[in-house]
Amino acid sequence: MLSKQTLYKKQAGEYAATLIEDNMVVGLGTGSTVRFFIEMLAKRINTEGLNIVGVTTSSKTSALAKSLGIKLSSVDEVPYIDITIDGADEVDLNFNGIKGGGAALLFEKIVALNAHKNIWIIDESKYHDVIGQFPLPVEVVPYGSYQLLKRFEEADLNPSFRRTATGSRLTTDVDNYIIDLSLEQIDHPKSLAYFLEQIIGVVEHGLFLNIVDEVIIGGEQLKIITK
Ligand code: ABF
Repeated sequence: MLSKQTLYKKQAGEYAATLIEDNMVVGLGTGSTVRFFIEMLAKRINTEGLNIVGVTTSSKTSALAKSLGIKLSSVDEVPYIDITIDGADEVDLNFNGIKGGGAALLFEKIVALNAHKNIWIIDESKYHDVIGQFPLPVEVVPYGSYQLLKRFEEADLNPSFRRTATGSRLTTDVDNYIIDLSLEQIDHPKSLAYFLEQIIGVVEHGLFLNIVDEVIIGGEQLKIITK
């Protein structure tokens, strides 16, 4: 029996699959909600003969898409991406998002910035007035990362290295580390993004601002909010 949250993820993911049209180049995000989207998309490809090319955002998504027979291309081999469907960890009323819980934020942001349209699929538990409850992921170069951690501590950003189940520092698809900032509430996301972007050693952060065009929210009633 699927939990309510999983049902809501499935609802949002499967609805997003109905938005994909023939001959589209589709950005495929990362996470469990996106998994429902990709599985339904693969069904449409197999039953309707839908012809699309996928551009993935992580090795996990590439493996899933390949296992389902979805044609893939690199972001550098397509003229542009028509639409990207991705998950998110938190979204606020101003369409600001926190992403990167799946440690794929760098490629997710690259794909999103090369897409004509970006849609996030979430369950209603992730939609808040203000973002910050979810720890903000920051992707950093391993060399000097401990100095960065100390700098974040001095700035009262409550940092911690993302770790694997065995306790070692998690590495991303491009062998960087993730430092999560537990901030509780982010009232000024633009200023925080600017602060992080000035720091040498920070590769990218999980604040996705002015990126998404539409958010599909699974819940008792499916909600679609458009910017
Ligand atoms: C991905 O979607 C990540 O940015 C984010 O962490 C994840 C959300 O995962 P899930 O859909 O499993 O909640 O894009």
